[in-house]
Amino acid sequence: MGDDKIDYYIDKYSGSLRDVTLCYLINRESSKVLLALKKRGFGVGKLNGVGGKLKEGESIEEAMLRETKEEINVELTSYRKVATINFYFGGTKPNPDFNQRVHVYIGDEWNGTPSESEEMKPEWFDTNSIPLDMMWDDDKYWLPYVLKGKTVDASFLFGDSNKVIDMKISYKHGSE
Ligand code: 8OG
Repeated sequence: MGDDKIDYYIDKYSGSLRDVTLCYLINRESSKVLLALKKRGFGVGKLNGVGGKLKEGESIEEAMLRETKEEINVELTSYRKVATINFYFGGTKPNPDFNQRVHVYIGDEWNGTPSESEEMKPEWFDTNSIPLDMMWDDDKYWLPYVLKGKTVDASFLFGDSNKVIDMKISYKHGSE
């Protein structure tokens, strides 16, 4: 009952979401965002920011910094949190193990030049024309807003074929 609606999943699972990190480097001068092709694991073949799961004892921020170093070889010196996105997996075979809370950051300054790793192949894209068709289905509902300076809190319910079937979004504040 109600299991195609996000409220059902929020009630049942919001207290047990796994934390993961996600970070997008932004070059304000050229209006570019760094997206990376995921070469293995969850979301393989998709373009995304960089990030992943926390290691034991790590804070969210520590994990975000470590993943950014590991995946594209840069050390962030200035960054900010811009979104919290909760993912619930429903559909015909719901799997709560995949449910997660993604903590999204934007990196504004860093040391080093982004380079390819075993996991990620990075590339710069215009912030106004990001290839949403190569990204997660939910990204179109929040990433363009985050890139324009908004702060987002959202929950998405995925059905079969990794498509969003229900959502709740609040755009908290921003420059536009
Ligand atoms: O450690 P692992 O490779 O499994 O981490 C998955 C990464 O993918 C992590 O950075 C969080 C990110 N991610 C999801 N779901 C979604 C999503 O729907 N959109 C975007 N943009 N990133 C996501 O796990």
